[in-house]
Amino acid sequence: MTTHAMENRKNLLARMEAGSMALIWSGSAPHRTTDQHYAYTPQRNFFYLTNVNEPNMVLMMLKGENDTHSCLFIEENTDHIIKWEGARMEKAKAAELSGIDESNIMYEKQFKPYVAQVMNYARSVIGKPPKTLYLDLYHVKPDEKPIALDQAGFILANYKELDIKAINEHTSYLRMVKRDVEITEMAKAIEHTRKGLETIMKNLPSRTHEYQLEADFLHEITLAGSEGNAFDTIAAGGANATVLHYVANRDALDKDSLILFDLGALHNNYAADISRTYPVSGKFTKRQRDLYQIVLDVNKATIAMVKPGVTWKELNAFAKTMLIKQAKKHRLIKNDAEINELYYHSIGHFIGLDVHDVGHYDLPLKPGMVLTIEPGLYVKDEGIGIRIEDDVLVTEKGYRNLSEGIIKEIDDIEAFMKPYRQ
Ligand SMILES: [Mn+2]
Repeated sequence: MTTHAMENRKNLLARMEAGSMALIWSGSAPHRTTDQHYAYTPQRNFFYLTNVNEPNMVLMMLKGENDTHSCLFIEENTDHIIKWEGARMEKAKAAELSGIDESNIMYEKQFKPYVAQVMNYARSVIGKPPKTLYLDLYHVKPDEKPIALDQAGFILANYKELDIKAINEHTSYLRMVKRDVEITEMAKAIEHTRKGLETIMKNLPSRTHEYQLEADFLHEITLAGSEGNAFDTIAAGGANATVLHYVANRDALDKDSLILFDLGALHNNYAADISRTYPVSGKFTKRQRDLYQIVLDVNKATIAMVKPGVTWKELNAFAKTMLIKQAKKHRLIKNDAEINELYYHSIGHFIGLDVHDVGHYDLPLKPGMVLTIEPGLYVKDEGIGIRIEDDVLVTEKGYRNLSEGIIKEIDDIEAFMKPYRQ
């Protein structure tokens, strides 16, 4: 993974303008309440470029006319930190993980003076002071300020000569295509998720509430070595499954209903994102079978479409057209437009270090991209919501379904759950 981060920096530097500086912070855990904080998770671009999973660091990348330079600023250990929170990563470890030479790893108190040196003509390590500053300008909401604008506040205030640009166009472009080592990490996250879903199927007939299955999943993936959920688990029984981001998971289970799970484990910060829909009792009713089979057929046919050159637009259109045809056949709808009442999201998204991963959705698929394929059908009147989601790698010749080991055929689910039926 060290070489992986070095290669990533090299590729990013190649895309940066000559005469530029990039600053990427690792972030810190947001405040929760009184003296409590949320769990820390690394800023994904920082992790991608350093392979370091630690808060309160800054990566600086410089590109001159002929030269490039990377350095890392880290937290310095104090007695208090060591005794109360545990030692922060030392320079040697940060160097080993990132591949940045130890001589270029400094403490955070050196960060501002170093910026001043870089910006003062005579002391610049790349020959001239940079003209452009790249920051991670990801916008969570249109009216919310990107966090990096605060982190780089003193630079924005004091170095007005810098032209601010978003690094995201370039990091998104690079992160969109995964390396083999990343595919391996994602396969592990998917394997944890498979174990979690099998535990869910075993326990489902004897559980009474949605949150119990959420707990079963977290328990199993934690035992398997995952660092936790990649996102909030959706365990949505009956009509709750028609709410796309239902995460309350507090309701009692109806034995005759279906339950939709949309969940995924993390492995070394790489995400899995899988949806499966099971009968609570372990056996589908005739109606549930019919509707489930529609979604399953669309899931499989759309996955089979995945190959280099295909566009997201084509995948979306294909899945929707097939759903319309099937919904008409089963008399769920009369005209095409009515499908929007039964299926109201797109066919999928890129996945990687982020669950909804960064990437350029207008580009045709390329080998190394990993995407979810997740058609659904939501019939609120009947208390039925179905989604079947797999994580699919684009290969040179077509695709490889990374989650093919997670069963989804009706007969396989019923056979698996049979010994556990009440
Ligand atoms: Mn998804």
